[in-house]
This record gives sequence, structure tokens and C-alpha cells, in this order.
Amino acid sequence: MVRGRKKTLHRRYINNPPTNPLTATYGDGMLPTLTSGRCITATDAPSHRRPCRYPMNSESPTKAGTVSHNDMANAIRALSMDAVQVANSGHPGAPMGMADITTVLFTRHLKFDPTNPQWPDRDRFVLSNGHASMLLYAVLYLAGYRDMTIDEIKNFRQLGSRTAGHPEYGHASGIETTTGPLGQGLANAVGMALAERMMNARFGDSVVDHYTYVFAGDGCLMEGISHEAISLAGHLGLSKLIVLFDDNGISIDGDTDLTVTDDQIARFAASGWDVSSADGHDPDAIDSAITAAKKTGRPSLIACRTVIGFGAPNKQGTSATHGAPLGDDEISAAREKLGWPHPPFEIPEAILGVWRTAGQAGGKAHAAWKEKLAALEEATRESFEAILSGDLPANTVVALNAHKSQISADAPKWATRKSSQEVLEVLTEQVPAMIGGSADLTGSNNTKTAATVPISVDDFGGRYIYYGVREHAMAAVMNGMALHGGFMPYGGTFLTFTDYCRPSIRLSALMRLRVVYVMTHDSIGLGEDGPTHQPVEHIASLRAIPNLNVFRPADAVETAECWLLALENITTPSVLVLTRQGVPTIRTEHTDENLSARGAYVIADADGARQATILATGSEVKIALAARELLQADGIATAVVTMPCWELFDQQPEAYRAEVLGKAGTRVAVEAAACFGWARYGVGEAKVIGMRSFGASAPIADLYDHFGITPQAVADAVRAEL
Ligand SMILES: Cc1ncc(C[n+]2csc(CCOP(=O)(O)OP(=O)(O)O)c2C)c(N)n1
Repeated sequence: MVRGRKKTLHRRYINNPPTNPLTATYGDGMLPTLTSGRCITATDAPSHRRPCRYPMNSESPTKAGTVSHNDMANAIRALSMDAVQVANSGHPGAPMGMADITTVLFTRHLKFDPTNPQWPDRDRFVLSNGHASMLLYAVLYLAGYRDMTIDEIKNFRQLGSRTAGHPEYGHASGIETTTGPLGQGLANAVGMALAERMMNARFGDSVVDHYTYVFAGDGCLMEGISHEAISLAGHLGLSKLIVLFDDNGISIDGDTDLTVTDDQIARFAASGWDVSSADGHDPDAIDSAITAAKKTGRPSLIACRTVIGFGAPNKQGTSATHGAPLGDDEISAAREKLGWPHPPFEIPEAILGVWRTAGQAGGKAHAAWKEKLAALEEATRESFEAILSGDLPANTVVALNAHKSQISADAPKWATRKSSQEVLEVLTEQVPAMIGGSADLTGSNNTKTAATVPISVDDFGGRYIYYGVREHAMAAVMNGMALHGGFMPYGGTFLTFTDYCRPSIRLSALMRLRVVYVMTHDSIGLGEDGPTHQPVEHIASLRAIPNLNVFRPADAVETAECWLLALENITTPSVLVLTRQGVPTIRTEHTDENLSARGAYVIADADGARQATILATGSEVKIALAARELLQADGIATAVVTMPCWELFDQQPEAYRAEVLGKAGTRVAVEAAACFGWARYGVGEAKVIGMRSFGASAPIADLYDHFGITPQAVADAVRAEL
């Protein structure tokens, strides 16, 4: 029944939209100077025909009173269809369909200052349906972001341009997050809205009070990650999160009736959201819906009924506009229908002037915010600035070294997950920006510390997030928190479930974010839970992601060192791969030097001229050391190299790498994981003592014997080569 109703709605809507800006006439009865920064519309005309009134400064090139909402929205449409046409690739449909919503949001609601794009209290705007990238580029250009020139728009999708196919974080200011994998932006936005509440709880309304707006399409809402993100946002009551759903009933394969019958409004409502719907081409309806959404005290969904490709007379409302250039003929027809006679990439001065004036409106709010910041008590202001700097407090390394020294003296036999908790106790005490969490495995991941009190819907002052069984959202939310600024998120689950958050881990790496993944139960060493829980291929597959540091420490000292490295690497996310089972402390001689920083080092040198080198990571370093004993007893001079982080080792000078790996003799490797990848260190498949199948359910000792990951097997592999 719902299915039928939805279909009828869209068909009817496409043929006869409730308000049709395409037939509107503009330019009559305009109102001149304004006093407020928001568009004011006359009340006696259909909303789409009404002129916008903006504060015009005296230099404004705008001829006051000649620019309408439609002119402004059509500027987005024209730039989008023309840029896609020139690039001969891209997605014109969503930008044309969402142009009205964008215009209302950016001119009436969004708090932003193009001249200070990093202003911490700006509203965040996330284009989760990132294929609509031209919409973002167009509005950034129109609003006056300096990075986004008309030449960038003309170079859409070309090598080296800021205007990549999908919005890439760091390419241009105003792009708050990389989007493209559908649903990720929505989940990032949950992290941003959460970070806002957490910063607000610490520093108050006067300096932290902003909204996070998200555009999301059918695709984002079909993705599984959307469920986790929506559910978490509803549970936490993230009141400053507003999602504008591009409810156009179209995706790539055609009408969404082909694939989905969800009642999205009921779905969000069921997760505790405030919900409403609006005609996505009626500026006043959109405006009213956003105004109402701001007041609800809950996250809000506004389902905006739109027509994809709005303005393309023969193709609008169809998937033909989704991801292909409209073609010259259709673009000409669209120009006529939209009443946009201007050549490609030319925005009439008057229209651009009104857009730029809208862009300047945030300057005042920004200036007022600076005054509020200055008025904060000095200590509060300093801690606000310190937390936003992203720097580690000065005492962090000193405290960590004291911890290392103590471990070396005590030589505990801790699982490295336990070692991680112990070092986290030290770090979270020192670093207030650290925010912990786990996907319902807190007691297993050992991620919670005394300093990290849980947050709740009633109190965002804490530092620990119970993410629930939502690994994917946890990772994307951590990305959002890191992007927001102010926090250093870390979160845990079992290593085998990195697969459940891999797309977001990949984006942490792509966006160069400091996010730390605490992945415990790292091998068959977890024992009886069996092969579903025993990671095999995961370490290799994580090592394959560029700009991701995969740390597998051998003992409590290396674990402490790896944690510090994870926090110090501000442009590289880290995965900490940690054992469930106890391992001995190997580093019993203290040094302040962070030996793990070079990625690998000789932990036991050969007794005599080196004949063999055993490479190992994590819990298998102790197996390598035991194998060395066997070999040395036979007079085979053997060195053991611990390799807590391949990626850092690969960055070392050639001479260091050669020295560590050993220039002479044979080389074998031992790691209770897939053998894939060791060839880069000159260790052929046959010389890797590792896993060649899935694991099995049994006690740990039986498993190591069963799969042949033993000192004897390592020693035999060395002997076979000599
Ligand atoms: C995770 C993911 N899967 C698939 C795609 C490929 N893709 C891009 S857009 C799209 C359809 C999205 O439909 P909708 O959100 O309705 O966008 P619209 O057609 O309204 O522009 C798909 C499948 C993607 N970008 N990300």
C-alpha cells in the first residue's frame, strides 16, 4: 500500500509540481535595503515568485530588487549542468533538484563566513549524496569562498582541480568531509553534531552553538550505515542535527519503487527523530520546515519532495539526469524553461552580487562570536583554544615514559589489550581531547578508563561513548568528530569486525584524520570463539590501505609506544591490533627512546655473524625469540626483528632497513595471520609461518600447535634454508 502511494505521489508530483518556479516571472515589486541578514519575502505573491531582500552594502553591484529566489537557485542549476556537460561526466540531477533547498539553507539559515571558513562555531554543511558535488562547488563559488573560483568550476573533474568528482576533504575550504560512498556523510554528520554537543557542554552556548545540516538522498538512506547512524543520533537526542532528504524517488536504476518501500518518515520517527516534510521547490515551505526543525530538541528529518533534474524539460524526473551530462539540446531547452539566457559559467552581476552579499552576512555573526570568545574567562578560553589546537599537552611524553619505565621494571604478562588499557589510563588523564568508546565490547576492548566518564543524552560533558553494536557508524562518527575539531576519538571492536567498519576506516585514511581504532582479539590466539571471531586476512587487508598505520605491538612497552605514535601522527589514522591472550614483557630495559617509531628494530641480536633473521609481530615475537634459542643452541647465529608497524618501517632510510632486515643469511617471518605481504621484506610465501586457512574453535595452545605456529616450526624453516 505504501509502495503504491509513494509511486502515485511521485508521478503526480513530477507532472504537476505544487509550485513551479520554471514558469515564474521575476523582477517586479522588489524591496530595496534590508536590515537583517536573512531573505525576507513578500507575503502577497506565490513564494517562488517573491524577490529576496538582502542587506546590500553600498558597493554591492546588485541592482536591488531585480533578483529572485529563482534566479539564485537557477545559478546553481546552470553552473551544475554546464560543468557536467564540459567535463562530459558528473551528476546534474541532484544539484538541479536540490537547488531551491540549497538556496534557502545558505541564504536564510546556514551560519558561515567564507572569509573564515574554519571558524569553529560555523554551522557544518554535509553533502552526503556526494555525487551531487557540483551543487556544493556551485554554492561555494556563489557565496564567495576564495578557493572556489569560476575556473575551478570550469575544470570540474579534471586532474589537479579542487573540484574533484566527489567532494574531497582538504581540496577546498567549505568541503567539510569527503563524500561519495553513500551514507558516510550522514554518519559523519552524526559525529559532528555529537562533537558540537560535547564542546557545548564544556564551553557553553556563547562560543559553541551551531547546527549540522545534511543533504542525503535515497541512496544514503538505503545504505545500512544510515540505520546505525540514525539510531545512534536518535538515542543521543542530537538536537542540532538537521537532515534534508532529497525525496525525489529516483536512483540510478530508475524509480525507487523498484527497490525500496520504506516509509522514511516513519523510520526516522521510530528512532526518536522529529520529522516533517516539505515541498522541496517551495522556498517558504523549506524555510518554515528548517525553522521548526531548529526548535525541536531532537534530531530532525525534513523529507523534501523534489524533482531530479528540475528544469530539464524532457529529462527531469527521470534517472537519465542522475549521472550523465544532459546534452547540448536538453541544456538549451532547460535554459529556456528556466528563463536563464546567460552563457555557460556566466552569472549575471546582480545575481552574483546577491549571493555574495548573502555570503558576507556571516561576517557579523563571526565578529560577534569573537567578542564572546574574548569575554570568556581566561582559563576557559585557553582550554578552548588548546583543545581546538589538536596538540598533545606538554606533559604527555613525560608521563608515558614514566609508565614505560615502570612496565620494564615490573615486566607484567599482560595481553596487549590490557596493556592498552593501562597506557590509556595514563594518556586519557593527560589528554582531555581523547574520547573513548567501543561498539558494545568495552570490557573486552579495555577502552574505558577512569578519566573517561560516559556521555548521555542528558550530559555531554563525558568522554566515553557507548556506541552500541554499531561498528560502521562508530568509525564514521569518529571521523565526524575528528573533522569537527576539538577531539581525538578512539574506539574499539574485535579485529575481525574491522570488516564491518572498513569503508569508514578507508575514509579516515583518505581524509588524513587522527582516528585510532582499538582492535582486539587479533588472531587464533583468542581461542574458543572460533573462526568467525579469529581474524586471518584482516591485518594484510588493513596494511593494504594507503595512509593507515597498522600497529601490532609485542608487549606492554611497545603498546605504550604505539599508542603515543598513534596520537602523534596527526594526518594518519591508526589501527592498534591487540591480543586477547597474555604475552610476556620483552622490553625489560627501559629507554626513553620510542623504539617503535622506526616501525621495526632488532630486539635480539645474533650471537655471532648473523646467519638468519626472524621477522615477527605482536604475540609471535615471543615465538620468534624461542626459535632463536633453539637455533643459537645449534650454533646458528640468529637475530629477531620485531615489526610493530610496517608502514613506519617502510618510511625509514634504505640503510636502516637493510641493517635491520639483515644483509646476509636467510630470513623467515612468523605472524599468526595470512601470509600475504611478507614478500616485500624478501620472505617468500614458503618461509612465512602463518595462517593458510580459517582458524578453528579450540583452546589457544591447541590452535597454535594445530596450525603449526610454533618455535620448532620457525626454527625448521630457518634450517631448511641454510
Ligand atoms: C556505497 C555506495 N554505493 C554505490 C554508489 C554508487 N551510486 C552513486 S549515486 C547512486 C544512486 C543514489 O541514488 P539517490 O541517492 O537517489 O541519488 P539521486 O538519483 O537522487 O541523485 C549510486 C548507487 C555509491 N556512490 N556509494
